[in-house]
Amino acid sequence: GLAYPERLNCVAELLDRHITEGRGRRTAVVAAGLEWSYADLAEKVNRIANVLSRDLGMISGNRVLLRAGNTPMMVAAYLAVIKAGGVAVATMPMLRVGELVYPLRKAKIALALCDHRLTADLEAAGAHVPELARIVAFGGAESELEALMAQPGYERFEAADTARDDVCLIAFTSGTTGEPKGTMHFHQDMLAICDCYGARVLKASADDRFTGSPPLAFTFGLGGLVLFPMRIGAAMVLPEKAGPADLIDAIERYKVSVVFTAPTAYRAILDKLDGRDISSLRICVSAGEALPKATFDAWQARTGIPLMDGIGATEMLHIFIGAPRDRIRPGSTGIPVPGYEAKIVDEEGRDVPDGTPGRLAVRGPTGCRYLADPRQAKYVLNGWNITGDTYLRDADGYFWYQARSDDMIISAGYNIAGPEVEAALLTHEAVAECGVVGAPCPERGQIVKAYVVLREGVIGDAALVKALQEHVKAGIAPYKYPRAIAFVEALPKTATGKLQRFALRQIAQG
Ligand code: 3SK
Repeated sequence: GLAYPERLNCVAELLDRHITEGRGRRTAVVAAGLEWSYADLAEKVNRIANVLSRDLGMISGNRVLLRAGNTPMMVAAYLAVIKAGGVAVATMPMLRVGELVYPLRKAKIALALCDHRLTADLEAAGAHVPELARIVAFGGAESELEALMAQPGYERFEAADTARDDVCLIAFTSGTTGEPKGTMHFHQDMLAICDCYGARVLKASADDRFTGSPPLAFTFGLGGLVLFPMRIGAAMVLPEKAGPADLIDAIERYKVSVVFTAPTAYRAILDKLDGRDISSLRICVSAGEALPKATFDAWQARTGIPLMDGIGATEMLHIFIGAPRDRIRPGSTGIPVPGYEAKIVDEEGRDVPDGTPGRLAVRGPTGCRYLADPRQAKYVLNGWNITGDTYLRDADGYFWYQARSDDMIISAGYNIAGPEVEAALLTHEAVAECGVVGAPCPERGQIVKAYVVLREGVIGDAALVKALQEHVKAGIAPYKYPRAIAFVEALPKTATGKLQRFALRQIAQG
């Protein structure tokens, strides 16, 4: 079992321990033109923590909003807030004025640290939130934070004496449905995900180099790119941008061995691999959305590496179902991560037999605590977090994704999972990306409608519609084929790159 001491500051464990145990010279952070050792990172963190508590009046328990891309200073700022006993509230860099007001108000933010290139929208949002007293810019040669950090005597900082169950992070859900929810996480949670998923499923080593595309404000990115490597003294590689070409560049240039990204990115990387050397890779984690078997197969055929599928949730902090490399069953998300339990329940929260689709429910050392939100009662029942995903568990205990519960299409009495039709379409060579939803139909209630982004140079005409329909009918039960297909330039996505099926559903409503 996991037993953390009652007094615990997770940054002391994740970072300072490497210094006191003689690993200060190991590489911690690599980015364009920059390499920080663990000692360098620890000093930056200490300097920011001193600024927070000595110059900006932050005290234990205060919330600090962070706004930046995946930069080394964002990592240092995150850790500094937590080391000083504060609560980090990270926001996606792509959020605009209207989207920033909600977390500012909900988390009652008075102080923000912000990348100097991203201050304009935050200042504009702040005009609607009188409580936001101070925005401190960082990351530029002239930035205020760096000037304050340079003060003498700021290189050391004693970690705040926090309790293991003090909140240190509020992460907002991406809002695939409804208003984002603020999820609260404790110091011990930050270690628990490393000691469960990291140690028992991922099984990386101190010599690994991690990279990936998820924003650090998304807990998938925070865990995969920062917490997991730090727990074992490994290095994180932070590309400035995180498109497929940027990831390939980072892997090739810095000999990256562990990647965290979404299935769509793996597909896009495959299209750009000619002449590139990614042979340093050994562990590839896919999460954020369901992994189509076609993508698993294509990646394995090209690289020899089995993609490690996983499902996590901002509520649970990180991945709670996913198989270790030697237990993967292609097409299945996997088995519960050691320390977690998962089961399938019906609409009333009752367990259903194996083989029956239903709602996925999970509980474990990390858990679902919403910030002042009545939806807690709806999504947490008897300690089980009820996810929005429909799954089934087979007799061997493997979990098989069916759909987001909202993404089941009911057509002429048939239950059809949109993602299953997407997976079938993706096996056609003309299809780059697709999203499948129900569109209203007077006869059938709903019909299956596919929105398809074609590969470069492919023409979307009536013959291709027919060919795609036949292709789906040949791959899965014919009643599931998309009766309507629209060719589009791009699909609506959340800030974290997830397909927004509700936006497609709205479009399909006409
Ligand atoms: O599966 C997800 O969307 C997720 C969410 C939060 C943290 C980690 C993951 C994989």
